Amino acid sequence: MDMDMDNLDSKRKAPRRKGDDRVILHFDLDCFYAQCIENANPHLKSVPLGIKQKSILATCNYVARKHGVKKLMGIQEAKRLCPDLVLADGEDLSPFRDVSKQIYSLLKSYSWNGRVERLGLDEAFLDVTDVVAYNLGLVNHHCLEESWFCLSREDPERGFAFDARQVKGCVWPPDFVSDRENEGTDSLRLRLLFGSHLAFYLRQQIEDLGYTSACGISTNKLLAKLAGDRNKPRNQTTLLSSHSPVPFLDPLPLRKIPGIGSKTITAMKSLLKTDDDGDLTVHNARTNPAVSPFALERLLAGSGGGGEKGIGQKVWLLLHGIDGSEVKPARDVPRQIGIEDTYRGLTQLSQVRAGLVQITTSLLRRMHVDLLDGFDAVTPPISPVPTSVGKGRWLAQPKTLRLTTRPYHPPSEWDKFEYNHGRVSKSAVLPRFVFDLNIEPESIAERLVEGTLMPLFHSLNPDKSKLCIGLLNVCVTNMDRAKESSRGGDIMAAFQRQREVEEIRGVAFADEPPDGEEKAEDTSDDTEVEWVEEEDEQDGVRCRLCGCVIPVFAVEAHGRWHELDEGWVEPQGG
Ligand code: TTP
Ligand code: MG
Repeated sequence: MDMDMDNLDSKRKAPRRKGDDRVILHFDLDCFYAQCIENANPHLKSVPLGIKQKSILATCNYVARKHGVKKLMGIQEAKRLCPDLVLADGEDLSPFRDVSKQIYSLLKSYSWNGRVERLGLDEAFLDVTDVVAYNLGLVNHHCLEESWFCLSREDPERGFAFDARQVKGCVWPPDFVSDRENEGTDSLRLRLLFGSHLAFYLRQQIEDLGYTSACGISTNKLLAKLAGDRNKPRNQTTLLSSHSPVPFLDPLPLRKIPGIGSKTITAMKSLLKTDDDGDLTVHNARTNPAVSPFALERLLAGSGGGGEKGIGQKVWLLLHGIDGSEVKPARDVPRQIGIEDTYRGLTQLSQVRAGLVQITTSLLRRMHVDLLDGFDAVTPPISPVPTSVGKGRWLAQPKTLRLTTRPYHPPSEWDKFEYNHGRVSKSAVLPRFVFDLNIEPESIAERLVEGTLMPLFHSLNPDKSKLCIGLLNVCVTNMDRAKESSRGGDIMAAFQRQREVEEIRGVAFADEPPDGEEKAEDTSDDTEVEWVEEEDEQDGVRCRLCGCVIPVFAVEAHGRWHELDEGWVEPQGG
């Protein structure tokens, strides 16, 4: 015990900052679903608009926010606050995904190092260290006001004029005064200043597509994300705390810090001997003598904690604004694509079959958008469902089809069961006819449901007398990327060969446990960094994935929203 205390004290020193040599931008689209709907219906831009999913608002525009309406608010409450609120349906996520892909492609096209990491549908990180360093090398320090920002190494004329004497947009701290006399040519301030002009330019490019955004500019992902949250909507903030980000972080509620999830908050409360995390700030946690990397490690990674080794130190660093995580390289194809829907208890197999056909048809369309080369579904911004029949080449073909189901939990059971209670999955090899572009997605979906998904469903839910389904999720995964054949054959032929080899090996249930048993998915990984806005806490339920307190009525929609990340976000440390 004494030794623990020694360790605890010796490790409480403020860690030294590392990694200030990067310039990271974080973009977050304003009221994303609402902007998508507004662009398709411009007359809605000036009225309070809420995007409805079942009985809650997935989001609302900023006109509605002025009336006190908030994201994830119940429709009734929102209507009470703002009787003129116009509601638009947000159940079909396809248009939002299409716009998301379009904006992501735009950002990717400006990256030199390919480090563009998408987060959910409307956020992205860019590591622009290399672009900034290149431009710093070109700048004329005697004529900063007439600087030129080069966007291409090959074509010096591709770029924009800017005033390198001033940071573009807001800065933090607002009263920041630079010591320009002594800062040299490659100071942190100058690098962030260049980053701020690039961020502004990119935000303008996104606006040319019809979407406004917020951006944070800093030296790591954590600080860039938090900086961007400072001034929303349609604004940007550069964190110019050259000495320490601690004063910036200290007043923030602990639960606002990405990477600090529900388990960490619980551990922190036990260390601080409090039941209430309402007012728990970074400052409270950072300065309390009971909190140390060692104490956190013991609670989070020790027996019962279940966290990965080193989690205590990781959280301690986050409390000091230190986040060494890299911006992950952009992918041209997602890791997996899944679509799901929730139901108030499907009791008939015919209902399940109909639900599966609907989901699978959307999934096939999504596969065409995301996995076919040269298939552009995104002009105009919200287009009617695009048709891809007969078009394109597969960039990647998923090998595995996974069905997930969960029973319906009526609101009266929500205090007994967590959102994902009873969630089970089973996988099978994805049949080849799925990749035939000459067949309509609807017909493929019917065949896939009959031949593969219904058998999976039966094996997951053998007792039909108790059937009461609350969620169906169909997902394709295990991407088989197309490689140009060395013999000059086409991509389909290369896939065909690989597929034949698999079939000979008899891969039946590709990612099943060896004994073929059903396995409930564990989604309680507290190490996953989720970047979710916080809402009011009254009567909330803490989300197991991100630690956010979600109003009870919004739990389902919030869970659906997490599912969106599946295709793009990899668990940290995983
Ligand atoms: P956010 O970026 O959190 O919200 P937003 O873009 O609507 O608003 P802001 O201006 O504050 O950034 O999430 C992006 C979209 O994801 C949002 O438009 C709706 C959807 N969403 C859900 O469906 N469920 C959720 O729980 C959350 C947080 C978001
Ligand atoms: Mg947003």
